[in-house]
Amino acid sequence: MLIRILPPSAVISSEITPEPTYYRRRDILARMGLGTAALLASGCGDAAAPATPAAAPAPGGLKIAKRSERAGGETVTPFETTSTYNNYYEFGTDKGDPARNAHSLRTRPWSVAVEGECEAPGRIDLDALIRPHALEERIYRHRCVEAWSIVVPWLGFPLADLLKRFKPTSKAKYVAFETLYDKEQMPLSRWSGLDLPYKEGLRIDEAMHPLSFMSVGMYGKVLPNQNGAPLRLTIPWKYGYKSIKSVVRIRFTEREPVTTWKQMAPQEYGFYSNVDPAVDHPRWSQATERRLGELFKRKTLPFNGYPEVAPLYAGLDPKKLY
Ligand SMILES: Nc1nc2c(c(=O)[nH]1)N[C@H]1C(S)=C(S)[C@@H](COP(=O)(O)O)O[C@H]1N2
Ligand SMILES: [Mo]
Repeated sequence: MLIRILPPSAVISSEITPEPTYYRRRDILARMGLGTAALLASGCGDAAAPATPAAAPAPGGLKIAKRSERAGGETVTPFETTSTYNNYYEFGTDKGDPARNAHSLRTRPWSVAVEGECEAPGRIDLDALIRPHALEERIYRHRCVEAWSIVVPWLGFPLADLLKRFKPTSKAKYVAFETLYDKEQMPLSRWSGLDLPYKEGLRIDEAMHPLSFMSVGMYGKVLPNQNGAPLRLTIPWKYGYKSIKSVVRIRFTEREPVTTWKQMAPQEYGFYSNVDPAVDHPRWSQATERRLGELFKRKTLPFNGYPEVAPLYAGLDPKKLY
């Protein structure tokens, strides 16, 4: 079934964002390289489905099935900011480096290996991975551990919907993610200071939480490479480094997986990394943050303003959740 984009007049969230222009880019999704694949609601969750060859853009354009404002009506950070102020160490460690350098990332063809404790493992082409999912827009706060923050309208689908297709077993207590690591496409990666590939992980119940999201676009457009094209994790209640970019591997595990920043500096970064203004980083306070584009600092909110996730951590010491 072909689905089409809503006319701008039908866009509810244009009332809550100062960035209405991004909704006018109707043709952009068609150029996302998602082709028609992501936009054909097949309703079929077969993980082994073959890739659809990139076809002509769907007539009439594309549809974002659902929109949700999940940032308390806070102003959306301009695209010009969020696409030029990035952490993506594989493309350089300065904030402006990824926007300058990530053009060398090839986002097609792209496939994701899904492995470990699941009944339907396999390597799946990106378009086949995306195709069964209706695209949603979610406006989320994003809080970097470095105490800056942004508000971003992401395009994507719930992580749980993706994971369930691979039928995790009862041994799947965690899910691990890996970024592409290709020195040829990422020539600056040797100076990243990180043990690459970049790795992240979630407990399975965190991963299955309805707020956990996989993004393939932002501001109604394909994800810029520097923001983690073609597929990145988006976990709004955790520090930004949990939101791993350009994912090529997903593994269900019984034990807590190795994660890049915890491995680099375990005394500074933990596995959970939940945003908590009451627990300082050993070298700086986490009580406040600077929203990019704003002059004054604002208070950081517990769980970054997503308190509905608190039950996931019942009985755990908040000091251990950094
Ligand atoms: N592969 C990879 N993923 C990554 C990073 C990185 O360096 N490499 N940086 C993380 C950090 S620290 C943040 S704050 C977010 C930044 O995402 P954005 O550039 O889309 O704002 O990406 C996260 N994902
Ligand atoms: Mo970050």
